[in-house]
Amino acid sequence: MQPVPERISVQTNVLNANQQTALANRELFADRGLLVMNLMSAPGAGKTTLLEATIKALQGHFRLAVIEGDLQTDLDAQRIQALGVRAHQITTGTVCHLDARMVARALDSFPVDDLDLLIIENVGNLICPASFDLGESLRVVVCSVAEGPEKPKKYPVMFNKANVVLINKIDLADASGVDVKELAANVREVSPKAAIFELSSRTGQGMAAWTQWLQQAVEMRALAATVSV
Ligand SMILES: Nc1nc2c(ncn2[C@@H]2O[C@H](COP(=O)(O)OP(=O)(O)O)[C@@H](O)[C@H]2O)c(=O)[nH]1
Ligand SMILES: [Mg+2]
Repeated sequence: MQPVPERISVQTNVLNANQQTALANRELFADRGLLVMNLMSAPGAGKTTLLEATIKALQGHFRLAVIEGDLQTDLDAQRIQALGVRAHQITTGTVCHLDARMVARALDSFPVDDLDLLIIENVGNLICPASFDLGESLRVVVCSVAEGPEKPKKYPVMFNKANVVLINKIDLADASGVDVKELAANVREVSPKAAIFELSSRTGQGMAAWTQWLQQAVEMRALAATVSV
């Protein structure tokens, strides 16, 4: 008989406290008529590159800003600011995810009143960020081809809670020996309802379908603000 893997119960008190702040954030964002996107992935899957390409497509259409989460450095915020977009860096030190309080605190010095879209790039990690609601209305997970096709099955919570899964680095499919269709099928298995886009943030292939989808979501943001996460 196979041994049953041990399940560790999560710190419910911490999560309950986080949930209260997340609800307050969500109310504030809804009051401002703002679409807030929580962007998550493993380190290096291409979140910031995807953001840069997405911003280039949407700039001029919407008022947008970015909150960056990292353990150390403001390198990603600098990349976003280089595009002429307001960006605020949260450095978490040793904490492997953003939480709702960190976002609430950032809003004290980073006003979002005049925005249509706020994008929050979470700390690179496929586990902890899935459990911490930030008050977002849209959860987007980037999964790169180079990580291999089985990651959605190994990290199902992250994928199951996503509204959108972006399969990135399709330009590397041949070099990685990964079948993009197999990866997409694995995403679909753990996340039956998510919208899935296959793209390359580097070459631009497949980007238009994603940015058009996001553009529509921003336009219908009053509706999107009711998406439950
Ligand atoms: N070939 C290829 N490389 C990519 C793509 N997207 C990102 N990268 C590279 O992957 C590395 C990590 O990207 P980055 O955006 O910093 O990832 P993050 O840690 O998730 O924010 C960088 O060297 C990027 O240039 C892509 O679509 N194709
Ligand atoms: Mg990054």
